[in-house]
Amino acid sequence: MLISLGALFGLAAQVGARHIPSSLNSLSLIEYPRLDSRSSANDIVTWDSHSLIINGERVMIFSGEMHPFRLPVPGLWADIFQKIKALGLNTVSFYTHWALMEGKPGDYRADGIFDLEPFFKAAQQAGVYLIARPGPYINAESSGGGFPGWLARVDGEPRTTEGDFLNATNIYMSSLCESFAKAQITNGGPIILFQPENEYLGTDGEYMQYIIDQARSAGIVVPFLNNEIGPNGKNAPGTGVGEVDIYGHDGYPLGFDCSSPNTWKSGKLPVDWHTKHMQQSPSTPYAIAEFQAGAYDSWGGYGFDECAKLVNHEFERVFYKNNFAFGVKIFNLYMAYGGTNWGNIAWPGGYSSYDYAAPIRETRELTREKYSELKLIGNFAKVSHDYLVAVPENLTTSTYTNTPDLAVTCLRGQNGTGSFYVVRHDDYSSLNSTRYRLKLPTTSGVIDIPQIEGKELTLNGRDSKIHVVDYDVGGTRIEYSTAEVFTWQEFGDKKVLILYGGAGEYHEISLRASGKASILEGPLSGATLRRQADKIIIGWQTSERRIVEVDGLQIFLLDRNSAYNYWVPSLSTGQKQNTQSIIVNGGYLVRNASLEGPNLLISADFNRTTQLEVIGAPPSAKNLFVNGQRIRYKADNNGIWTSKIKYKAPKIDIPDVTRLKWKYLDTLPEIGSSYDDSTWTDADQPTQNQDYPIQTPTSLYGADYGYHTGYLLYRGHFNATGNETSFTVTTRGGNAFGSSVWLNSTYIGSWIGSANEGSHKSTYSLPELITGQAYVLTVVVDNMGLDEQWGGYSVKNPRGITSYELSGRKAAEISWKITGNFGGEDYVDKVRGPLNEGGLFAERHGFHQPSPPVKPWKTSSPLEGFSSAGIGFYTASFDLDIPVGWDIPLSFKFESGTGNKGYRVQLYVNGYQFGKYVSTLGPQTVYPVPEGVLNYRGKNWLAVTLWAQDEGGAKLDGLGLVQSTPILTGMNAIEPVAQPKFEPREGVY
Ligand code: IPT
Repeated sequence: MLISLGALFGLAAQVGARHIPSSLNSLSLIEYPRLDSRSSANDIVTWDSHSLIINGERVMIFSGEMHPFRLPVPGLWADIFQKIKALGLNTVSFYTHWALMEGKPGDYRADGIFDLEPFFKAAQQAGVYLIARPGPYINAESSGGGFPGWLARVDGEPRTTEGDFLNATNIYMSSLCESFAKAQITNGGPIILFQPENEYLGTDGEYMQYIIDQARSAGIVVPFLNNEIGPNGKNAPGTGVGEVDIYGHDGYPLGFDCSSPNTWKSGKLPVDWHTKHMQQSPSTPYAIAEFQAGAYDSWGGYGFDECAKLVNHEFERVFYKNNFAFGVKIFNLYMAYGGTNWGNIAWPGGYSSYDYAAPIRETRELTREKYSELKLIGNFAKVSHDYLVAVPENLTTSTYTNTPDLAVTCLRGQNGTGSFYVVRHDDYSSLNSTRYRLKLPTTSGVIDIPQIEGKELTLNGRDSKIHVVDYDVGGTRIEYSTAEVFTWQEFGDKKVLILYGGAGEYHEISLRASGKASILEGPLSGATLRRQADKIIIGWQTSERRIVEVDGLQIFLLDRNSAYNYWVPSLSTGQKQNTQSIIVNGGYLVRNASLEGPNLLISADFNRTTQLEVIGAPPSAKNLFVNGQRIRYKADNNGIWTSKIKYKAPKIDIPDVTRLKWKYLDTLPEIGSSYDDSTWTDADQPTQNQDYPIQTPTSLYGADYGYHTGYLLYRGHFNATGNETSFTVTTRGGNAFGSSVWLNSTYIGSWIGSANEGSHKSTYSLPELITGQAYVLTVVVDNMGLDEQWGGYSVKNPRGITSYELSGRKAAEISWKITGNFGGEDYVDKVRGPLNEGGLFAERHGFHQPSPPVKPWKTSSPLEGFSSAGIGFYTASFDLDIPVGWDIPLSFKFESGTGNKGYRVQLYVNGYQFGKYVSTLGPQTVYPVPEGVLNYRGKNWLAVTLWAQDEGGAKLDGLGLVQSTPILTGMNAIEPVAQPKFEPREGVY
């Protein structure tokens, strides 16, 4: 039972910045009722051993992952949903991030950019289902894996039933799950499945059960799906306490090392997943809850363009079709769209871009071939109903082909339904082109294919094909096709089937037909049409488009690259799979279509002048509108409408940001002789972190004082004896972090960071100190995000100073002050959330927000920089005037540093931190910022913090605002997000 949430922590009101967060322990556990999942399950989403059944419709869940918190512009969510739906996918899986929603214990916030209502609405409108994955642990290469930093003050191991950890999850989980509950399909919303926890690694069933009960108590009635790290059967139905309704597992077969992206190491293609499924969860649909759709990359890594080569269109062909060979029926791709680690949401292993080499780029552009390839696979899955009940058989290299170089899996049709043969190279990484023949059992006996004499099929290297047998196309039975199915649709008394093959390949189809076959379009040579008893056999060499008609069925024979241009928008809204659609041979993107009286409306995007063909326009349609504009078209004899969309890129005035009127402020006044830190937080507490006992007299862990994000600053006061010769300090900020030390205003030294060191001990020699004089050590530590919670890492891993020694002195003779972001857990900027700003002077004051008080500031640009170690703050404004109706992604680009000089940059755009750049590590130099954070028609404020970790100072070697190819778009106009301006902050220091 849920009891009053607000009362749980009994937190005292926090006053000013000096407040030290109180203990979060000592409450007794809430007992949630243990509801029997299945008995409470609704009858709208059900399942059997084959697939999910939604509102009576048997359906494959083909899903792409995106994280609303990684695209903080709610107006753009629809764009991503439409781009995922256009792939032929029907579902989006999403995480939410606890630390962003409960920055202060007990203070759950889901407003503005963190409000999920618009996310649910946009999904509903775009016609995609949702899989909700709230955690509380999510991993996701995000700070703490979603865990808030204040868990360091909670007794007990996170992700266990220990101590007060479970209590700490209650407010987030119950508040969030209540909002999910309202958005479930049972209430007319898009949510169809719910995932408790994430890749739960432990064995504590009670812990899983607690989360399940927590969600059920908040009203979740859709089935629970888990995502075990691999196919081991943990928490599968029948395993007892902590079991889910539908067992699922994850898989990242090529991993995350993008250093040699053309090498597919041997043995990485899964082979036994169906066998395991039959042992582990035979009564549930085979579910892969996350499957590799890209890769993350780390500081000092290779960049997402390299990862996109590793996990490219060929990877999709071979690995995704291999999953089809296992009979996957719930299939989620991680990520379909990665987004951005803005505002410190990255884990220390990753940089600002979370592009992920996904099918949809971080800039939302569709310029990767893997998007197009996925569209072919997605649309095939959508129309291949018999796949949903076909049963996988064993892989064989002998039964169905004439060469042992190929491995084939049959998905056997049941009671006369269609079968599917998944063909790949036995050595999955082979680069060979292999010639082959097929021997396929059909309902009219085993057929030797090709049947046309002298022909052979080809499987190119790193390709895989699904050959259909006894395939139903709206009542017409395709006996077999060696060319792959993109889609088929019925248009009144006509039908269209679209097949594709690799360039130059020979293909063959046989179908039952009474009439004669004729070529309506395309070359006669290279094609054979033959009647054989009650069948028509068509053989052809893939070349330019051919349209063959047989008994009212138009078969389009395409090469793969042409097929990439086809889209199948549904004419109705909603998620239902079997709907009336049209087929559009367009270009860059077709978002959706609808019929309003005599008007056929298409929403589409163009990156060049494009010939648009509409196939299957309903007879009642007379007029064509594209993005609201009436377009002239010609209808040919085959009923295809052809029109031309003119594209002329607008000339856009992008400011040269190096020439803006930059204003400069020294944002490390702390090293000035008159700096007063009396209102800073005293670092005089013992630690509340049970897992990491302190090695210092008092705790210097940020989390003990409520500081969990961005730069941390320390002031260590002592009176010199004159014996101090060196200062040794271990700072800890997570991989790639850096730190710098000053004694009064004298620069002592820096740790400039390394990609694999999360903690570093430095010994600095000190200048001669004057006996009896008061000194201050100022230490700045970069927090790269909190560690995730797995493999020995923990969100409780401290950030800040973990040990120090001032030679000749006792540690206790230094008294410390600490600050991070102003207010700590009582963060000021509720709009941009608890993690966005760090502890620099300018950040504490809010100068990174629009319209800071720059009048008295010096004029100087970050390209001039400064010539001693220190931290500078630069801000400037500029206007943009981007025409409506164009989607033009913009990015900031840093020139990589000259030499080895260490410096660290934070980039703020209208108050949102949209980039961390580390000159010595990279690899990221280009930082996309979405429309909506940038005001495309109006004023923008840019701010740069520049931390020179070198006595020679630092300057940017270059900074540019760069545009991508303008896209003429059918996307809705984007409302900018709230961008609160600078306002003086009370009590700020
Ligand atoms: C798995 C996580 O569930 C997901 O959150 C994300 O971290 C993903 O992989 C990698 O990008 S973790 C798995 C690789 C062990």
